Amino acid sequence: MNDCIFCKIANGEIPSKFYYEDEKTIIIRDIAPQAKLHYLVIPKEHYTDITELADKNPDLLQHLFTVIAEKKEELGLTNGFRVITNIGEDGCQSVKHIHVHLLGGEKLSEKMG
Ligand code: DGP
Repeated sequence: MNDCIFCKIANGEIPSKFYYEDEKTIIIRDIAPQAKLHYLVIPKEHYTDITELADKNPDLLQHLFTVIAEKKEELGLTNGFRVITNIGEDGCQSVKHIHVHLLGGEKLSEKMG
C-alpha cells in the first residue's frame, strides 16, 4: 500500500514516536487527540478495517487486543478507557488502514456517537 500513511509510519518512512512496538504492531499517539490520552494501535500489515482483519487474519486481531490488555497500564490507561475503531463512510474512517483508538486519561463523555 504505497500511499498509506499508517504503512509509512509503521515502516519508518514517516518518523513517529512509537509508544510500543513489536514485530506485528505499533502504538502511536493520535495527531489530533480527542482525550487527554489518545493512542492508535496499528498492525504493521495493511488491512482496510477491522472486518477485513477479522476475516483474513483473526490471529492478528487477537494480537492487537492482547497488546492492549498487556500495555494499558504502561500507557497510563489505569482507570479505564474507551476502545473505538471506525469503519467506512458512516463510521467516519479517514485512514483506510485498520487502527484501534484508545481514549482515556480522564473521564470521557457518556456520548459515543
Ligand atoms: P479515523 O477517523 O478512525 O480513520 O482516525 C484516523 C486518526 O488518525 C485521526 O484521529 C487522526 C490520526 N492521524 C492521521 N494522520 C496521522 C499521522 O500522520 N500521525 C498520527 N500520529 N496520527 C494521524
